Amino acid sequence: MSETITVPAKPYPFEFSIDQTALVIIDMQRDFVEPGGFGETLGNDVEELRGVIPVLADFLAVARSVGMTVIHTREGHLPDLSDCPPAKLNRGAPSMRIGDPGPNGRILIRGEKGHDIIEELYPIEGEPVVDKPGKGAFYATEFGDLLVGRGITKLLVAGVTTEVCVHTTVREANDRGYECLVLSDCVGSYFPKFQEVGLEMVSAQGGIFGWTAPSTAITPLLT
Ligand code: C5J
Repeated sequence: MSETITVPAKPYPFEFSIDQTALVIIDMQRDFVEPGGFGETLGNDVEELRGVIPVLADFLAVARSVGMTVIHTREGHLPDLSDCPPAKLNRGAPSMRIGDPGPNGRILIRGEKGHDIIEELYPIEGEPVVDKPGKGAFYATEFGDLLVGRGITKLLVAGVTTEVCVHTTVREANDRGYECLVLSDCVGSYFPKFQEVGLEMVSAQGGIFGWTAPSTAITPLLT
């Protein structure tokens, strides 16, 4: 195991080593952070999420420079929608439904421009991209096997949205025995109050799901 790094975090310091830790970047796709995508069809203002992009890009560069495992996820569905339960497809009254044609291709469909990761955070060679039909990264994906295969025991979690796919993934990971630190300045919500409360929920009760800390508290320890 490489050197142990101790990060000031809530509710107490988080320890990790670079070789047993992955930076997991959740769903930084056009469909969530650019106009005309899934997030906007649900009535959200994508500007609420865009502040995360430069901060996360800086931390991604640091993680890559020290050789940390980086794993990206994308939420989306097969073109025939066979992996999209009717409960998800038909819920609510969005301006467009999953699979409908939008300005960046069909909404939340694999292979479409809107489904892909934004340029600023685009995966480089060797970084796995996990396509997931649900909110959590473990459900119906190879994510768990990827972590086991690489000897990963701790996750630094970033991306969108804080209270939906970030939370679901952290909860799934916690139940499987992973220790998760949510990067508070690298996750975003369409709802400021959910951002605040979503982060508090992770570290409350002695770290019921994990830890939180800003990436800016980790970067000086890695560089
Ligand atoms: C949502 C996600 N919010 N990536 N997905 O539907 O959080």
